[in-house]
Amino acid sequence: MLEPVEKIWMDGKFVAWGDANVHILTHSLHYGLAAFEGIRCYKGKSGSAIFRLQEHVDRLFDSAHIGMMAMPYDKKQIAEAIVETVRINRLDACYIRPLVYIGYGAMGVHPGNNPIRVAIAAWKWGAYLGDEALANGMRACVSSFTRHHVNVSMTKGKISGYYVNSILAKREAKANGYDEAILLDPDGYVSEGTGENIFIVRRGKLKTTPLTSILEGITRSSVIELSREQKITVFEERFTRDEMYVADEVFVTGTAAELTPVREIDNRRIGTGKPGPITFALQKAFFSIVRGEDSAHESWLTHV
Ligand code: PPE
Repeated sequence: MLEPVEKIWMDGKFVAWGDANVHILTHSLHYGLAAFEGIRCYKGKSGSAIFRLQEHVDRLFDSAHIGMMAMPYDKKQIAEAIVETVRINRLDACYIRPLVYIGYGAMGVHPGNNPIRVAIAAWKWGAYLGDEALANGMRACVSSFTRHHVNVSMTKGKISGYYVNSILAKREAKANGYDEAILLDPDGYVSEGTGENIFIVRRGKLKTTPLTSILEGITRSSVIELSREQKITVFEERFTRDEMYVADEVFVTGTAAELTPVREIDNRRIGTGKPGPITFALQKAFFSIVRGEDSAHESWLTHV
């Protein structure tokens, strides 16, 4: 259960958490066209900092552009509102959720001139897949559901309606006793998790899905950069489900999931069944940056 904080930013002003409501005929609620972001703020050595704020704001605007929702604010205003939402709620570590949606006006698939509305909420969110999974790895299955075809859903956008596919896959996985689902693309190759990108390690080299049909994860690009700094070769290449089975290590990345090891897929142990050395090294590098212990990537942090 979500723990309420004091205020939510709605269309330029802060409203009390309990009053952050919309009309039931809000267009996005019926048809699913809305754009959102997930951003984390970490408590660090020199105060709290938001991880890769600019990249998240850019992607929010890209998603709105893909969905033809004209943003009523500019990037600077949204970035400032995000920082202010963390400040006003006196949160030191939190998850931040900006949402751009089509408001009340006309009904029917064509949104006409309905207003484009923006909200920003923040709340405390621990390990997405649980502390145990973050430390020792999670158990995943390949979903019976297929991930998006690129001309059905435009995956460069983080669009609310796309997550119906994720919810179906996630519920099926949980009902069958797994922590997470990995979805295959319409050609049968591995695409991503319900809310994470995926990496495999084989013979010391990393492989991750190319960007063609997945969300362009900000954690994914950060991890690719960290790998290259550690002189680990990274390929952005398609791979199959059985290539995951025989991988030495598998992990997923996402703002919510951070860098979570995968210890089992489809009831097959991955590597030793424990997080491997490359996963461990990248996890360590990632957490030392977000917690402000490694100044090499200071530009990735926006201090609150
Ligand atoms: N793929 C999908 C489908 C996805 O939803 C996410 C983020 C990613 C990859 C990783 O992207 P990035 O966060 O930029 O590294 N999923 C968000 C929503 C999770 C939720 O349950 O809500 C997130 O992690 O914030």
